[in-house]
Amino acid sequence: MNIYYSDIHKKHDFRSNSNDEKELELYYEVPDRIDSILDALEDENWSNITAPDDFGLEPIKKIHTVEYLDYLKSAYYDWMDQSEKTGVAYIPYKPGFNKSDLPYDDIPDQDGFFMTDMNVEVNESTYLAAITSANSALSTATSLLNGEKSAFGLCRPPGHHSGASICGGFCFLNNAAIAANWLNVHGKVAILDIDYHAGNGTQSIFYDRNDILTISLHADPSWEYPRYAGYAQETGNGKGKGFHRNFPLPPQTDEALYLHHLSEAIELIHAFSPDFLIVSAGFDTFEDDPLGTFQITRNGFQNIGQEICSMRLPTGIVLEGGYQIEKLGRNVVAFLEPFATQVL
Ligand code: SP5
Ligand code: ZN
Repeated sequence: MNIYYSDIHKKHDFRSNSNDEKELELYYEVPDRIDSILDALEDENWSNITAPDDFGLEPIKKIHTVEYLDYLKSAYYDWMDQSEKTGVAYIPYKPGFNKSDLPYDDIPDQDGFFMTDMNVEVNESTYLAAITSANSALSTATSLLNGEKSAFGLCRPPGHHSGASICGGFCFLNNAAIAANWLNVHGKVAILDIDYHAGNGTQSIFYDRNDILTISLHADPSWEYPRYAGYAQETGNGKGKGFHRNFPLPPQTDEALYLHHLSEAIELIHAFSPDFLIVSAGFDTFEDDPLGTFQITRNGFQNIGQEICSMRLPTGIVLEGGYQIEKLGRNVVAFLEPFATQVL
């Protein structure tokens, strides 16, 4: 299986900012997550790991607005200029939903326009890390065009909470959406989001479209992040009606209940009959995940991988969340195993 990865993400790291335990809550999304996965891949001798190609900004601009990309690119520097501060990161403090038509001119007021929450700190490497993460997803998609049955993008930062002009929940660019849209020129694409949290960014990006089916299984947003999207009644808009589906699940969801709803999602994907599948693969459904409540075991991830693999679609797997660092790598390997060993 082709695996795409770049170590540029390592500089997108905020742990040194604080020793305050409450603030450290912001730092679940850390570089060590990737080390855990690389170690587990190495244990399996899955050494086919290469750096992503550079696809330029064009495929990213098809999903994200230029205003938002400019903001991301300059947020850290604008803040340092404006505040005449020295520091390692820009820590946002005015997130929210700014409903005005145009963003304010200056950071931090712009955050109200471009952010849903505060879990999106920015330092001088964040923009490049996000672009490179998107490139890993695009390389994963390109593998499928080259005839691979599956490929894995070891993406960091993650992407599924990011919308056309919004970041949130550790996500800056929507890697899965960028990859799916890129593939869409060559055939029909479905996105299946199995992260613990609703894929609200992906939902919003494709909400009006009928050419890409988006499905998300996740903790019910009535009590879990992101709260403002991911409800069962949200099924798309206009010609996109019926081309988005949410499966909000209860706290403590275990493998049996999860697989039950996954099989419904798989039926919907079959009915759509896509040529390609992109999986937003989050591992925060794990029983020991510090951000989740679900009860999926390592073996459960293998069974979930098997069910998705059984669709026999060319499948690009893109990393999203997963915060139990020590066991994350083994869980990822368990999920990938059915794909890696599948017989054509
Ligand atoms: C990609 C992804 O998985 N993003 C997740 C963003 C979730 N942000 C929620 C932060 C709330 C933290 N509260 C944690 C309490 C755990 N003990
Ligand atoms: Zn998540």
